[in-house]
Amino acid sequence: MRLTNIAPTPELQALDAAHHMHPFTANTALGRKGARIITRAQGVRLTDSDGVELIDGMAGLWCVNIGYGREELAEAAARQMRELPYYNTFFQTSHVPALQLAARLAELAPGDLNHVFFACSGSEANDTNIRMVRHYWALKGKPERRVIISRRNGYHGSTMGGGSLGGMAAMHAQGGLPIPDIVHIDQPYWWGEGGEMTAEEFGLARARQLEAKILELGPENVAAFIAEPVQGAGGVIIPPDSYWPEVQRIVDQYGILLIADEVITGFGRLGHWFGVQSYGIRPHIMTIAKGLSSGYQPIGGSIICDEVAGVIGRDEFNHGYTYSGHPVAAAVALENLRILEEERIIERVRDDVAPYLARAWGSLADHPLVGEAVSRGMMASVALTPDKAARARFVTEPGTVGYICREYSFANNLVMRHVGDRMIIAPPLVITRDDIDELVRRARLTLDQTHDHLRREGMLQAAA
Ligand code: PXG
Repeated sequence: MRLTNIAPTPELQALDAAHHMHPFTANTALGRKGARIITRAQGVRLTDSDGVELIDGMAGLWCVNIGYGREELAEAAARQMRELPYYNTFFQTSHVPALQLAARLAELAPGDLNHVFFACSGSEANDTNIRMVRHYWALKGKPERRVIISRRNGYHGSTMGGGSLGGMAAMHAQGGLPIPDIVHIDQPYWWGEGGEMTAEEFGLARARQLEAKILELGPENVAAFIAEPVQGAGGVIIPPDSYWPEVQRIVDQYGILLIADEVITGFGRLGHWFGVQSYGIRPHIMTIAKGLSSGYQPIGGSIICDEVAGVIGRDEFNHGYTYSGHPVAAAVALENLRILEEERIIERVRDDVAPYLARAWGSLADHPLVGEAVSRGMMASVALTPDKAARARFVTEPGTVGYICREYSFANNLVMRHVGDRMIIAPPLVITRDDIDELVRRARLTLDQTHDHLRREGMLQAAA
């Protein structure tokens, strides 16, 4: 018997409040309010403990690419659990799911990204990357190449390493981050920070901050640059088209390693297997997680080019996780990749669903509260503003209006997140046109309600 069958929602909420600490949450306040308890899911819809259905506009946490309820993945997990539920790959052993998945990823990844180091999450994979790129340079006789450049408002995870790579000020404020030799440059967020520049000019200017930082540090001290092709947790920030080609020129010119964090953009979200393919970027390492298993199992990793893997392989790399390449997670990931390929889900995103979403979501741009409504692939966002023409911020603390909007969205049974005062979605890739219409209808209703609320409360004021 499931707990959800025997306990009413308030009892579940009370247990949750008493014992369960939620990530990125003010737990005392949530305890008072009560968490919404999700009990089932199918396709793009969640069901809560009161039997209410929601559209999951976030694919879980940017991960359920093939949608919920795929029996094949449950079967793959059960089969693997019966055959070999666990074994490690540390001491001169391997197992079939890990080696098959590594081979499949090498096939899918562009260029000579042919080697996979497994982790259980994106954060762990980025910790691997920090240690690997520094060790790579040490083995090359350049141990002073230690500094990793990243971006403000980038997100690379929540471990000491991942949180340090990330440029989230609120995370750096807690627990002693960032660790040494990680520095940050500004993000290519034209709508919010572009001022009088055109998007193209601004994209170049922000890319050239990388060059300026390399020169300031001395190229001989720089190990790598890490970035998400499109920033996800930062608010679905889509860089101007001029940005990535210029970044590529700079990393090539100074011979530093490029790490593309594909945790969100990988496995179809931008209409290609990997986000770098949609921008023509050539990374030395890609971080993967989330869509690798569509979130059905926790698995992540780093896909590494021949040169770096070859050098690292010369020596013992003193790094690894008990569950690196976990057989059940790997078996589920393989089944997920099979479905993505055989059902041509990524092609459908590229040719049909993403262009449809772009039109439907883009229609929100006419809303009085919306400064920009943008999307790339199956990632989309709107900037909320009290003054469209001025691209103004609200006078209230950033995130106040976004939170109000999110509350209306949740009440409208649409999971839409806020990041500051941007509203974001990243639905399962299998979403239909009809469901996109319904999602956008609920989003517009949410914007109307938020607009009314702000007017009523006198909150439609721009910051000076
Ligand atoms: N890199 C990127 C680009 C991510 O988006 C991670 C690394 C870390 O992955 P793990 O598996 O360790 O969580 C992520 C994770 C949000 C949110 O609020 C986003 C993530 C995780 C939790 C919350 O949008 N992304």
